[in-house]
Amino acid sequence: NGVENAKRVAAFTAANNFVQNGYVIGVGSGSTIEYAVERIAERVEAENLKVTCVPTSFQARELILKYKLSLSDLDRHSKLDVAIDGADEVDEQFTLIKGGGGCLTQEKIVAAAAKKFVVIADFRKKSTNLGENWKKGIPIEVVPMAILQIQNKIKEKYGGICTIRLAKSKAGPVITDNGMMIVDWQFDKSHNWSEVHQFIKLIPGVVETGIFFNMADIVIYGTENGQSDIKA
Ligand code: DER
Repeated sequence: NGVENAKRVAAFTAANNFVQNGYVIGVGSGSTIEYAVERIAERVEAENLKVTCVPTSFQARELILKYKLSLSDLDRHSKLDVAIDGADEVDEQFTLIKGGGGCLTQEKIVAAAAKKFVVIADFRKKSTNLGENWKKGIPIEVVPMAILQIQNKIKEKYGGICTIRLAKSKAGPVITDNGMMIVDWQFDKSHNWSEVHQFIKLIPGVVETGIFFNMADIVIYGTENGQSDIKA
């Protein structure tokens, strides 16, 4: 269908144009990245490329192993050549909302360790302002015992609603790869996202926010008619 094809086109464009022999690649999380890993593995096979992959989640690690790519970590590679990852929403300044898949913390660590951060997104993610298309709010990874403090401080400062992300196939909250919980903050107006990120990040108990400000170098959109649109 249109969305899956758009994901695939964006992912393949990233794998074809931003991966070179010898690269150390940060591998994102979610569904779009699966197409990128599939294409990277195809290229490794066809072109006899040597690449190393650093995961951003348990899911990403499983994906790397599934495609028999060489798995590494940030202890062995302090600087990555490129990180490729999806996003839940992208605004015109390339500010991202990430964390729909609950992996935002390791995704941000890996993206920050890369010389180049390439975002792959289908057309649904493209917005003028954050909140236009993504309605589930900004994911925030938190230490469970601080949840009420965090919810109160955000509500006091910015309003909106902060809800604990509940699991689908487990009673109670989602537990992240880092053993933490997630609150999703549904904001009700546009904000200075850099300021919001800094304010929330400083609340004791906040591990990371899903606001990726000034991080994306390249955004590749998969369009409805199956084209890819590379923006730098
Ligand atoms: O949770 C995340 O940050 C993922 O990267 C997400 O934003 C993209 O997931 P998708 O490719 O399944 O839409």
